[in-house]
Amino acid sequence: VSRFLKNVILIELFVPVLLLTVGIYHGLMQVIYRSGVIHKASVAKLDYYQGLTLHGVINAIVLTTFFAVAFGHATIAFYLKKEPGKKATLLSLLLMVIGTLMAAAAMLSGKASVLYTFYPPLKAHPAFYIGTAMLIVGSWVAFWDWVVVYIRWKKENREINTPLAVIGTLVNFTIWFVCTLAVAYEVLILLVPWSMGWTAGVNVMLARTLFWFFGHALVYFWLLPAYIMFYTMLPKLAGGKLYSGMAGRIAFFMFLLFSIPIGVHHQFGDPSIGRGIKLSQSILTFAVAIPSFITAFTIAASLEHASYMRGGKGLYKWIWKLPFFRKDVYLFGYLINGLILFIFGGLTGLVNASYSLNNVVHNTSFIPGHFHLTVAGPVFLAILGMSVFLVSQLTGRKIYMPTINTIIPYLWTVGVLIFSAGLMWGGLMGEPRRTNMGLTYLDPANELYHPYWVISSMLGLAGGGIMFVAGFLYFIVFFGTFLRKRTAEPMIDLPVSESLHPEKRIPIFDTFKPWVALMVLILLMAYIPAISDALNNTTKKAPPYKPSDPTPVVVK
Ligand code: HAS
Ligand code: HEM
Repeated sequence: VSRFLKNVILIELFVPVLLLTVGIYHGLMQVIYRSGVIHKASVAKLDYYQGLTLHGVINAIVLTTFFAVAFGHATIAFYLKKEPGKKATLLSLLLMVIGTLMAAAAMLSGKASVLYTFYPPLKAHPAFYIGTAMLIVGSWVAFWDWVVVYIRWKKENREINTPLAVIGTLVNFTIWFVCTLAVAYEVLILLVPWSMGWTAGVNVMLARTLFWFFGHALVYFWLLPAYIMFYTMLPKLAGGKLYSGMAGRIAFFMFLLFSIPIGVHHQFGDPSIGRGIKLSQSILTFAVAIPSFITAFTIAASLEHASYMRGGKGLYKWIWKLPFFRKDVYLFGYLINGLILFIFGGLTGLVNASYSLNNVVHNTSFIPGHFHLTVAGPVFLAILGMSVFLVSQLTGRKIYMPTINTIIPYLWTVGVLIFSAGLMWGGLMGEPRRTNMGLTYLDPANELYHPYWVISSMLGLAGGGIMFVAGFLYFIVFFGTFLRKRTAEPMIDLPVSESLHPEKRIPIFDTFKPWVALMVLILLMAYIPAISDALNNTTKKAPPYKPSDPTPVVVK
């Protein structure tokens, strides 16, 4: 790996992990506010919603996007043995860093407390919208360049199957490019002119529909780098082979088809959208779970096989032969814990997706319970594990505190399980999300006091506290590794799982065009009616509210 690419990847890992210290701090603050331990609207001059915005944007948008680009660079360079172009890579890095700094400045100065979904009528300073748009465009530039590199590689290797990790990376960024077009329109055409004062208002329903066109596909953009690691690295780390490489290809192409046309499942409660389109997108949401089921069975089979190769026996006993606590394959611990969390994250996702059940859980704390089992589960753990792995390889430095590094994913997992159990239990009892409950529902002096939510939110606090400790330990390992002495030459050497069965090249699973065409077709069928509904049903007005009180203000 060239010095240039090495430095770019290291910056793309360092910057978001540095910001993550702020993101994790605000995670802890969130559980403290919502459990009623404090009854304050702000702490250390940072307001509750400002903190929640910093938490969501840094953890779920900045960290994930930077990581996907850094990991993409590493994957493309490692598998295709060709480095991305210097100019494009530099431009992409600059756009991403400058954009992030602009958005961070807007959030830290309290001018963009609009949460990571930035629904209007919440309004942010233009720097927030423009900064986020620059972060996204920066990631596009990297992607376009990889496409050029890939086309060159393919011309030289027509008869060779594209490596699975490269398929995964290109599928992921194709989903990302298409879905971000909608949010780019929302930001640049609707929100920026409104935030600048050039237009008087925004079509709120249209903005929400465009956001969710992007918003659910976004979660697969977070997930697929982790899936690339599950398929191409985990079996090798376990000491075995990938049970079926073809299953991986099918799973990635299915994500291409079904990741975007399901955003309406976040809007089952929106009055503007018709029932027919809600039901059909609910059904399509079940389709997007299929590639995850394929992954569950393929990876479980690969792990079982790996364990048998290392002397494992029995129907379940083989599990204990897996290298859970081996320091040299610590990446295994990060990935397997993510998978265990995802069993629960996936099941709760299916609850959310069920059109009628969604009424019970929507806007309750069940939802953050669900997504900390996904984005703060397989996604976050894969990012943490791979970031420290790449830093160690690219700097030629050994991991700082390897025993702690091996334990971190287990500690995090225990924390997330307790945290999410608390939030989901509370959610089923109606506990709201995005609410500073310490000011109202969990303040015994307030008329809205609700004792049922004390225990569930305390569980959330206990789990959140454990997550915070695991996060803190990770920062010590990550930054400690940077500060060690170099003992080896910098390199990228990713673990590569071979396929258990020899893989034949089947052309349809080694090309993108027909899949992209089908993707566009399904997308148009799903979204033309949803957007036309948003354009045509805009007369109803929402009741006014005060940010400090969850009940609507009664207009006399
Ligand atoms: Fe979700 C809301 C439905 C997956 C993230 N989701 C959210 C939000 C976020 C999020 C952030 O339909 C909140 C947005 C907001 O702020 O309002 N979600 C789903 C469905 C899936 C799903 C059906 N979500 C994810 C992933 C996320 C994520 C992945 C992040 C990365 N979600 C919803 C819905 C809502 C929603 C509704 C809206 C709710 C509302 O009303 O607001 C599916 O993709 C899940 C499929 C997954 C599986 C699990 C497969 C299991 C595997 C593990 C196998 C384990 C092994 C280990 C092999 C079917 C792969 C073996 C172990 C050994 C030891 C051997
Ligand atoms: C929201 C806790 C780490 C992503 C929240 C909420 C809490 C919380 C209590 C607010 C729930 C609500 O009231 O609606 C924590 C704790 C963490 C942690 C204690 C670890 C110390 C993470 C990580 C990610 C993440 C690692 C992603 C990589 C999010 C997102 C939101 C959120 C996207 C939604 C923000 C919103 O509703 O606008 N978190 N979290 N969290 N968290 Fe975390």
